[in-house]
Amino acid sequence: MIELYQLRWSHYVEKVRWALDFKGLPWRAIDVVAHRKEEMRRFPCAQTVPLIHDTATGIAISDSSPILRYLDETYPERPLFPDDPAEREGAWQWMLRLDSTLGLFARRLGYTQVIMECPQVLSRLFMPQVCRGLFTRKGWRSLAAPVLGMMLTKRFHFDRNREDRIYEQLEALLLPLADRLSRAAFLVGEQLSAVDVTLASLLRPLRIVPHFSHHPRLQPLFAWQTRLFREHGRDPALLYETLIDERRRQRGVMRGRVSWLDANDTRNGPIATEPLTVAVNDIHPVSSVSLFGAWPGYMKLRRFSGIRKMPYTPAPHLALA
Ligand SMILES: N[C@@H](CCC(=O)N[C@@H](CS)C(=O)NCC(=O)O)C(=O)O
Repeated sequence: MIELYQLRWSHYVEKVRWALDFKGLPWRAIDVVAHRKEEMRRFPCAQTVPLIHDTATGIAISDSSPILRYLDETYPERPLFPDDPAEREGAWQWMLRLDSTLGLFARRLGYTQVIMECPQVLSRLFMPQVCRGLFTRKGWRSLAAPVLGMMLTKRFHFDRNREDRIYEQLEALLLPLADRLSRAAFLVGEQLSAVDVTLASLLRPLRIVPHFSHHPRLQPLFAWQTRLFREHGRDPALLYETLIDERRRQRGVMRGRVSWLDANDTRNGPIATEPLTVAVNDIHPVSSVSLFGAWPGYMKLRRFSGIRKMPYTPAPHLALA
């Protein structure tokens, strides 16, 4: 039995759930309380989710790509990695690269979108169990929203999306992938691999970021993702997707146009490709004192994000897939 410690909506966790299901391994999820994560403290590995504990071998590992590699090496049936050592290393490098770029940038922009459009959703993600769900109730949700929004802004630096050129870097990474996947069914080789599971899972938060989900040249990429999700039964919408969608339908608007992007800007360039040995992360520590320093950044996102309103329309790829 594999015990999977999770935050249900995490795209890194979804990558591991998908691999477990694909390999047909018995597993059970343990939901952790995001701000404490006490449930995982007994394991001597990085305290991020996903974390798995294999009760058959006693091994505990965190970090999604090493988890997939462990599962494939320990349970070789229905392999997710190529057999050939060179191809295997190629797949591994792809995964670390996607974990360290797409995974981080998509998380940053997904939360940014929630904070701009419906921060009340945050307590339903982060505090469903606190005070028996008090902060998920109407009124209380609006009290919790700025505190959670500031905490996340401090942790992931959403207020620096523009300076860090997150939209630009992500576009430069995704456009060639969209082109490639409009011609091929899989990113590496002729069958589903851990690289496809990584790419499709880590793209997930971008489904609520109209700059990407509605980008004309990225439609083949999202159509590819939707097809894979359908084929592998991964489609049920995550809570934040449903809630932001409801909000957009009610209001008839969404935040879409990134005002500062310049189509003629050629500085984006390809993302560096030197080999990696571990995935990079961008989680910054937050204390109760530093938390309040995030107020200006949070307000900037809420009031002056520079991401313009546009009429709500469903993403075009939904009709393509
Ligand atoms: N590179 C890691 C990233 C894992 C990660 O950053 N997980 C986030 C959830 S998406 C986490 O544990 N956050 C807890 C926190 O911020 O304290 C992986 O591939 O698993």
